[in-house]
Amino acid sequence: MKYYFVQYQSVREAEKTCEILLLMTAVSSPTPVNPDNDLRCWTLLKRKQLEVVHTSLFPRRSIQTQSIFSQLEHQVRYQPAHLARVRVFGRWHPLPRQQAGYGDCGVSYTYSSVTLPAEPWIPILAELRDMVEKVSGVRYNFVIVNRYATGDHFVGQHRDSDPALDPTAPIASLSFGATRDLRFKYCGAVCTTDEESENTTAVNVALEDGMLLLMKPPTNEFWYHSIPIRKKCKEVRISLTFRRLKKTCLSHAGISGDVGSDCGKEGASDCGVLTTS
Ligand SMILES: O=C(O)CCC(=O)C(=O)O
Repeated sequence: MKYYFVQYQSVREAEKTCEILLLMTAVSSPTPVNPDNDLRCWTLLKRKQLEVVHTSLFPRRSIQTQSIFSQLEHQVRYQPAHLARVRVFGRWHPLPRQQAGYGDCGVSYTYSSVTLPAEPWIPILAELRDMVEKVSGVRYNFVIVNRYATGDHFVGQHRDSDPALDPTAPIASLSFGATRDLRFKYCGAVCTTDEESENTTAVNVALEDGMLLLMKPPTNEFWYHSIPIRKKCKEVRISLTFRRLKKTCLSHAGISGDVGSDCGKEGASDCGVLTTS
């Protein structure tokens, strides 16, 4: 993958450069902001054992993102309510969002005792996967589509930790619609120095319409991630999280860990107690 981190004199200067790139994008074409991956504006977030980069794959609130959002709303088939549930510490709970899985033939994704088999790729998802692959340099074979109807919908803090998940491939998250926070919380060894504890305090990234975020290794090993409840949010958000699973047949991936649980332990990933705005 190629990154260009440019040192700007001011935020305004950086914004101006990004604006020029945005203007270069034909509004009607479903191509990313910068198809050749040159001079892409990436923002880097780095903490102890955390490396996350994000960029605008599409201009925010643009004709492009609105068209993609509408196609997703019309074409994605979410799990029926009786299947959309998770088992947490032995008890079943309704999934606090809608969810669908698409991917290569034979791939399925299992978390909290639920298996999400891959439906065959539909054109809009295959097209977005190809764009994400082009800018990330990673081949993905599975995507989870999460639909958060309002800010009451959420994902509890968890790590994606099943061995079938290729640990060398970043998890790619592409967002459309409402802005929601992605919250990272450190779950590694207890910190001793002030510098270390600053480096491991929880951090939020606002995931905006059209934004692509890459959660690079070893982040998923040492940090929980979640989409906390945001009571004030009344709009729909749809996220596509692309993953690479090691096997394309009979593979599965899991989500483990929750508030108060140790890293790597099977735990309550979707019913955790979460902060609200
Ligand atoms: O909606 C998102 O961006 C995050 C979803 C998530 O945490 C997951 O699929 O593991």
